[in-house]
Amino acid sequence: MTETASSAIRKSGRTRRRIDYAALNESHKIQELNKHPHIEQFEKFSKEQQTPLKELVCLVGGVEEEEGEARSHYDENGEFTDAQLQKLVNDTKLLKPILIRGANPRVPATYNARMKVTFEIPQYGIEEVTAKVGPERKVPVMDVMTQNNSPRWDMKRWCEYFLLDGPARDKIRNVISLEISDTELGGEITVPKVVTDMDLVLKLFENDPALADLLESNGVFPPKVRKYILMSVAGSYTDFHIDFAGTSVYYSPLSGHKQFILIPPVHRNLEAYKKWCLSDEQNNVWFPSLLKPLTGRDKDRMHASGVPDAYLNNGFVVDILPGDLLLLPSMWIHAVYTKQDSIIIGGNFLNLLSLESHLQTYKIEVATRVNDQFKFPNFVKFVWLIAYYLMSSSSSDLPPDAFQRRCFQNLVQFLKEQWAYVSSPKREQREKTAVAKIKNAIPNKIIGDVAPFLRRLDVWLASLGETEEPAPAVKRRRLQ
Ligand SMILES: O=C(O)CCC(=O)C(=O)O
Repeated sequence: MTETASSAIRKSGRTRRRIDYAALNESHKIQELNKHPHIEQFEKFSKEQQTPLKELVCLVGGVEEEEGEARSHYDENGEFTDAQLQKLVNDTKLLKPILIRGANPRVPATYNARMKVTFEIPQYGIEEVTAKVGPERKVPVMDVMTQNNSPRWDMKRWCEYFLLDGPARDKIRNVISLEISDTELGGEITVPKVVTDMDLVLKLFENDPALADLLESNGVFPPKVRKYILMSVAGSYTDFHIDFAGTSVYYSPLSGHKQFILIPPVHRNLEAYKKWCLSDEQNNVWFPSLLKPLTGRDKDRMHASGVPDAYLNNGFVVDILPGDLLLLPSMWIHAVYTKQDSIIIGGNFLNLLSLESHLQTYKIEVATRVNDQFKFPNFVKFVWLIAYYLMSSSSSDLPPDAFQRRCFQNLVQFLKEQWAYVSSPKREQREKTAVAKIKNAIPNKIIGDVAPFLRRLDVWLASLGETEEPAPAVKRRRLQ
């Protein structure tokens, strides 16, 4: 079947319970009714934060930086370049959020001339955005109270709504799922080079023209997830979620003020997250209330078992302002509050450093029954193709390090599990649609028959040598 280059909706798609309006105090004004009930807890969470931001994220630029050691991020000319950013990504293995203040040269009021990363988004207001996206363009508009998307909006209607003064808006509404790669505006956006360099799906299409032809002639195209425009009015709130397939994210406001709560993806937080997603009360429960505080002893124990230091916190708030560039690592659980009307460009990408987390998130999505329309388009097919690409492009000149070998082992293990699911003798007992889906995801025309392909992958893995640590895939990266 031919695939379309579809884009994905970014937020979890479970039908949520409506807020119990009757239970709210009757004397509340309309505007209070319009305030998402979690915003109060969000603000409380923010006030209670004690750890300075620069200890929680890699912070480059901005006033917070001056006293810190962040100066070491700059090169000998005092500039922060693509090479500097790539080094930060490699050093942190993209496990820790990276926040670069004043990174977008097209936001002059905050631009820091030392920021020389290849990245650029014109600072348009809502009317220019409308003209460049197209007034007729359909827009998925989220009703913040229910967190559900409503159809029937086009960009022109959305623009009129966005331009209203706060009190004149009937409800608080948010747009977070409009992908614009194919629009005039999309053409004017330069995604940060580091992101483009890391994007695994782009590598399939851009590093090897023969492979790109093969993919396209088989109806496989890159999914449209690289350039979203988000347009949020003040008071918007997006409840806790993990981005589809644990994709890493770049996020850069052109205007407004956003606050994120970021919760690290350690095992116990992810377990709480799964339970919360499956609960009927999800909409009424403030997710952080389900998390056990992380004590000093917990931290020592987790540190000793190899949990990354970047994950050893209780979650924190970060303010994101015009011109900032946030790189949000894979699988971090986050909620977002809009303090002022905001326009943002952001995008999602799969990458080798986070491959293990992508696979883990996919399993969480299956366990929490996320609807296909909210998943990374054709994720499993891309995992097969990524394995094919990595094996074909791997070179003995540059043997992978232990981290990469572990990541390849996990990848192969995931594919074996997929294949075992559809080919085991117990197949009849499996859900038919699930089996059909997994089978359809196998790109046989490209990889050939599965069994010999998996054998080739095993031979390839063996040729890469042993990992240095015993049973490392589980031990070193175990999340607690
Ligand atoms: O800005 C927002 O309201 C939500 C952004 C976000 O977390 C997402 O799109 O994944």
